[in-house]
Amino acid sequence: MKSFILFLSLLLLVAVPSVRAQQFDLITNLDGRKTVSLDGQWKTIIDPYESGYYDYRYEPGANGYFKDAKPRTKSDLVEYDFDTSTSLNVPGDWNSQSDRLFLYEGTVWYRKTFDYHLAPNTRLFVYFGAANYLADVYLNGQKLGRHEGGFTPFNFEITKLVRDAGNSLIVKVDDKRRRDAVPTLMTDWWNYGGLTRQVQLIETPATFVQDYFIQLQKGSRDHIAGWVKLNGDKPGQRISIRIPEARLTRSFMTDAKGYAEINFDASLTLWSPDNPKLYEVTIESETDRVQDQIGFRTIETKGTEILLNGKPVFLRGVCIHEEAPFRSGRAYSREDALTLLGWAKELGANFVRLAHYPHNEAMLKQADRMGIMVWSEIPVYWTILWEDRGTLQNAENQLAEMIARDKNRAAVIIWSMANETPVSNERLSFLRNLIEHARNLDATRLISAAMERHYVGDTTTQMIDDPLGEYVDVFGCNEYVGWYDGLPEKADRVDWKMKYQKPLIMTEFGAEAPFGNHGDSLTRWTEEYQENVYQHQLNMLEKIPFLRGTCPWILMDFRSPRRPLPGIQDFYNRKGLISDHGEKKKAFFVMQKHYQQLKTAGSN
Ligand code: GCB
Repeated sequence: MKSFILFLSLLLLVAVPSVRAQQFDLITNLDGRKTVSLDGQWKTIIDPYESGYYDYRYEPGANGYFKDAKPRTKSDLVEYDFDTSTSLNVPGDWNSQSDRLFLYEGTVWYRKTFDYHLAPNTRLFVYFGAANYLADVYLNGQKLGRHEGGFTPFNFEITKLVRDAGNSLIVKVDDKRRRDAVPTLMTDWWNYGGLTRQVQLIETPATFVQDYFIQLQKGSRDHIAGWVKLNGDKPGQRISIRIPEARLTRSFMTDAKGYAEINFDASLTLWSPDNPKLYEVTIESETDRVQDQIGFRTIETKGTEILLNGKPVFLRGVCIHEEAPFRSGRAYSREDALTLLGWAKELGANFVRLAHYPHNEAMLKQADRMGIMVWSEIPVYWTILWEDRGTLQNAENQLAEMIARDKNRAAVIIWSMANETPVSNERLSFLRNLIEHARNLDATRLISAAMERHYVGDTTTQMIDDPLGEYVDVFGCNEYVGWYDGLPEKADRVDWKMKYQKPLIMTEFGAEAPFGNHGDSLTRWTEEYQENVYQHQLNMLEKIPFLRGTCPWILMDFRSPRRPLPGIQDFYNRKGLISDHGEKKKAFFVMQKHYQQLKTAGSN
């Protein structure tokens, strides 16, 4: 029996892939903390065979590049040298910084040296906004840990390892696609690798405010409910929450784990697209104090309605990839966010779908300020390995990190679990797990997923009946009538049926045209064809009684390896309403006019 159990557990060990997601104690909200930016030039070594990690027997070596070694004598053999290697900018993907890395998928080692004098009774963390995809992090030759997932933040404590001078921080970033990863092998976006978001050192007191959730209680417009979590050796403290503008100060005691539930009535001006009111909120413990700007609003559904602050709202949306306007590559800055969300506003949007993974934090903060509601999603996209436990854990971890970072942003109204995943029992159980996880972490947002539909009977009745519809609050549906599905005028004949009494958002529709390519309205790849698709689509969409939002695909052209057509696509998906150089196509104005009309008709 014993040996049978041993055999079983060995089997389990073998079945679990070696690369596993880990849970990290994420520090949320860096604003107002003592931070030092490590952005700028980092020395890098391209390592396609990972020989800086594995030895010639393909075993992890003890003397990898993370040792940052130098020959000590003239006879010493060291086959790498960060000091004389080339540099890459951080934040930034490597593909758009160097021609020879444009199509590269593999490992690049990054090194930054820094000095840091850490005062007594303080702690130091190194924080990464994101690293795509798998990051192994080392300080002064010691491994800090590994993080998997290309679009969410993580941090490691370095209090005990940091030195006054000459620290060597090394990150092995590997963006090889894997069948069991999230996303998996096939996507329709560029696999931008590297340290794509800010890297910072964060200094905290010995016990500090690590995280908090301060939002209106589900269903209430005047009661705040949430929690505060301290991290450190003095977990039991009196903490206070202050919202001076609302004349509120409330105190609570954290328990032996540093955790306190908070609960109090508050009379607040609610956040909405028309009035994106944010309050200064201070969270203070005996040893620490952080500040945030938080908006308060409710979001619910009732039958096929979406209710914002109790009132029906129509989501005038647009999808956005995290692609930098004008310069290509990954977007990461406040300026990028201002441009992208500024265009969305100009279109008349009150809502954006941030596809297909969590975007950088600047987007969320800017959406909060500009009054743009947000759909945020994880890269569970197309053909994920539903049966793989490691894949599920990885997806759960990315979901948890997305929610951890953005749960206090009023702009976020929807957490989305997946995009266009094929119906099966295994997929249903995987996604139900994710939904349960999301609801446990945050009961206040709506849950959705972008799903598919199918024709029934004739080829003009579209049926929405994905079994996942049972478990979401809002149904998201992608369709390409007029592009992948018939010609533009087909949309005039299509009508829609839905099995569920729930709100529907058309989360994708569109057509491709490079800016400036003209012809008649039935010639593919012309702005006129794209415009034609939009005109017929809007005609069709207006007739769907349960439609509560539209998100055309997509705001701006973006790079994709699936789009090779020379002279037309050149490795860009050209479904943007705006080109990657900021030029507005004809379809932009069709959509803009439609949203203006909806706004005038009072859709919020
Ligand atoms: C889709 C996908 C999106 C693609 C788009 C397209 O359904 O969700 O990621 O980029 O279609 O352009 O084909």
